[in-house]
Amino acid sequence: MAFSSSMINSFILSSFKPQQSILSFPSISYGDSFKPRKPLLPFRIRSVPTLIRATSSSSFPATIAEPEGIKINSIPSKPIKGQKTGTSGLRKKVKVFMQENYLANWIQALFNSLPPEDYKNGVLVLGGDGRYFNREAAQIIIKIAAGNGVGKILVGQEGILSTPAVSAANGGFIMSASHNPGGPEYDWGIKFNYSSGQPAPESITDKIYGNTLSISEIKIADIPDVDLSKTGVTKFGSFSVEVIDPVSDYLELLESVFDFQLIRSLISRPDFRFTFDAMHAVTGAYAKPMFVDKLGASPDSIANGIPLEDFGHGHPDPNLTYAKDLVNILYAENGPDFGAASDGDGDRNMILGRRFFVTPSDSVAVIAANAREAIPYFKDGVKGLARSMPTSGALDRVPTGWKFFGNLMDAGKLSVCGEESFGTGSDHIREKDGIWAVLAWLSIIAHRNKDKKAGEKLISVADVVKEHWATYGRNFFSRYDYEECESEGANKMVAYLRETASKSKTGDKYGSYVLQFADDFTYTDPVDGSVVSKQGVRFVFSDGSRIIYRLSGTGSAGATVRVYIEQFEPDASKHDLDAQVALKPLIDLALSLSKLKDFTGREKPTEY
Ligand code: VG1
Ligand code: CO
Repeated sequence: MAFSSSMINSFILSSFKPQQSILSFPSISYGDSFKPRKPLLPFRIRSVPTLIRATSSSSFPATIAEPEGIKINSIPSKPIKGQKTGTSGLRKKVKVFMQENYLANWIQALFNSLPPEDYKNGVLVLGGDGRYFNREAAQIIIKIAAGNGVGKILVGQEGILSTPAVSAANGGFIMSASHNPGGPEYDWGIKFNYSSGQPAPESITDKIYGNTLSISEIKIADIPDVDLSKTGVTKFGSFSVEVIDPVSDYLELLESVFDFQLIRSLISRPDFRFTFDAMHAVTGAYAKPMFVDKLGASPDSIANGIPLEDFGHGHPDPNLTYAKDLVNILYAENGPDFGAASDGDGDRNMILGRRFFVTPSDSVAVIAANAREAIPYFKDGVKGLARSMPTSGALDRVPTGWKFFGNLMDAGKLSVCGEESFGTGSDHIREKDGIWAVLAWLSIIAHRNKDKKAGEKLISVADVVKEHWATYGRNFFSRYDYEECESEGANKMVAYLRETASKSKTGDKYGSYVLQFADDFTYTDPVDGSVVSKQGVRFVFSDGSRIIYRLSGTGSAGATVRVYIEQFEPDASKHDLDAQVALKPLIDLALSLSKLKDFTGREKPTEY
């Protein structure tokens, strides 16, 4: 895979108080208003297996309390190894999660990690991307939450809520393995976002992991499964479950961010054609209400708009490989002017123009550069910009994972941020947001063309990006992934690179490249002072070129090696080069420097 990029800016920080409370209380924006609901999303109904059982047959569940009308059972359990959260939640194969008490242990460990005052009688949001096993998981989570004294659960109808929608609702549980495929043979995952809607920081996830290693008891309410197919409230004593419309509040939020009238004026032009591919994932639930009902797109502009448990046998990862159908449409003779796709849980995005792919790193830079004039939310300017460390650009600040952006946003220091991995977003919520990115791009194109009369040539997506390169220069960027390597070889390679980096000196020669510095990236959160280390080995050269190596934290098996390669090109006459051509010398250096072939046995990156 080869993505190219440029980035214009970064941000400045100072010290602020960290966010204190963990879960949100009744100030949650979702809730009480009921609207007539549409029929169900088309999921298959399956029977719910019993997943929570006592680990020893002799220990019959003992009743420990019966507070305010519900009986709570204590079920003995034993630690299960390996429940360590990665870059974004806990992700494993579905079969692993379906093992006895596997999910239950992790959820209980989470409650054991939080101060009781943060959840007792509090409100928790629960949603997911509709993947296989979410139905069963939702019932387990609801019962354990009730068993631990949570007052109310707000759950998306059919268990559906995109990651951005959960974040907008100030946090809770997201049942998703994001862009990883779903179905009985594939992946499941769970993320926990705390009160600001931000993914739990490592201080919390480390605590949860610690508690999974000493767990002995699961507290579970003795209540029946809740019908998630209809909106409304079900009460069990002092505990209640409210099934909410997964779409309306989130749409309302975006309506307050963007000028829908402006976007509508673009989409309704006969000389502009738009298409969105929901990849049979969660944005299928949002696409029609947003793009068709609110913004006037034609119903046939939405592809794969029905969320399915196995994503229609697809891999819901919006990139040039897995969203190939969309790419073919945009690159066809007389294709549409604008195409976009989103991932499993709706936080990633891919933006395409006619015969033009916008790399994620360019995308965030272009949005940032145009935000003030095209998006009302930024009318007073953007407060700051950030990118994850491997994402191309001049300054390295935030490690990989959206959880590192939240504190900066809470402190009022950050407005627009992005990752090279197809994640873009702003401080309207605390997660990356696929639909937001699509609307941001539509706003830019609409703004640039608002005075164009019918028949006049429109300014295209490609025009906007090329103009951006001409102004700021182009950062050629590419990422090589080596999936499911043997962990031992991959770990040895990283250890070798760490050692090479630590021995290196400014001025060392690597072929024609002169080293500026090499290190293993450590990040100190400027807001709360927390430190994370070993976030990627970097070799940065005197001309600004960089090679970065790290292991993925989202895979569900083996080790995935990622190599990021970047080179800045100010000369506009070279901006049309293919990134693989422009980067060839640096890629060759990246492979020889790391002895990647020797350590992993891989000749080539994973072919998708
Ligand atoms: C990957 C991406 C990272 C992103 C993370 C979660 O992590 O590289 O940029 O934040 O996925 O995205 P890793 O550790 O595999 O490189 V998502 O859409 O899976 O919540
Ligand atoms: Co995702």
